[in-house]
Amino acid sequence: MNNHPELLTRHKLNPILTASNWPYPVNSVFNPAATLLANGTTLLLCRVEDRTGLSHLCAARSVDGVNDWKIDPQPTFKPDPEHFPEEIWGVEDPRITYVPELSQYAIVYTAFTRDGPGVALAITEDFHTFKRHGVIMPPEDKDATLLPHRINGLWALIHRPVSSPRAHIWISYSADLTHWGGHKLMMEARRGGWWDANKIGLSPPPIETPKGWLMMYHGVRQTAAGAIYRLGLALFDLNSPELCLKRGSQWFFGPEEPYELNGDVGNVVFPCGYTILPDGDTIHVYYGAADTSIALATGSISAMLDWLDQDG
Ligand code: BMA
Repeated sequence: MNNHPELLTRHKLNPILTASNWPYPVNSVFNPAATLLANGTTLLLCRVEDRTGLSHLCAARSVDGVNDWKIDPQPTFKPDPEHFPEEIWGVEDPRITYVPELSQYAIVYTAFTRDGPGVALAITEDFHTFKRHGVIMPPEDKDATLLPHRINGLWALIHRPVSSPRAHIWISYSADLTHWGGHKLMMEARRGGWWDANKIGLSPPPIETPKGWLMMYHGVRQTAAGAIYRLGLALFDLNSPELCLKRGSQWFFGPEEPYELNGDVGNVVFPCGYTILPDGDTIHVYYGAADTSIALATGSISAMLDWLDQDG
């Protein structure tokens, strides 16, 4: 078995988006959600940190998902603490899910409350106007996404509550997107010296495949020099997504390039979104690099599933 599979290949133009591309002054752009619009355009909903230190979200659109990004001239989705006080310290790390039943996109994001991060939901048709549902999981909770359709009649939300000092991935269910219950542990952080010991979280939304929900997740390794954020793979049952079918033992993507090693928070690769190309297999993974810029890596869904067959 190849111990170092190249499941994701970095784009030669990386980082593809930086603060210097922004039409207004910002400190950093990172951790973007991604989706393909109906006309095939790639939309990234980027986390943008301005020079107050707080974050908002800003849309960037590109016809080929690599070049010629058109960035909204103003913040697309700003914190609204007057109506949603839980957004007082900003909005961060979105994940986008297109929901056919609603014919709209669900954006699940971190609302930075006075008591730490919570999970909030907004719905949009066009990424210009948004309907907020407010906080759906109270702090401390983040790294969340909605699954694109109901499972056994219920909506499903993957999220990452913190039970300090450890943090695991959970799933919860709802009939109406507002009231959540049926909370189940989906995947635990390992213990001891593992790369994903103590703290894990969902990265982009899971990919629905015939074999199950394929999840890229991050593991946070604490070292004497700080944390290292790396990515691993796991597979969950299509009809009972709390059931983990496979989990890779090794991480498959971690910080290596200078733009991933150095920045506001070095040693971080943090994807929140991807697009799947028309062949149904090629995947464009968009990730925050060192909490500073946005990078792109390309892979194959079937190669990820094959790797899990061997390493899982
Ligand atoms: C996580 C999140 C991410 C961030 C990462 C590294 O806890 O807050 O937004 O990219 O830490 O700083």
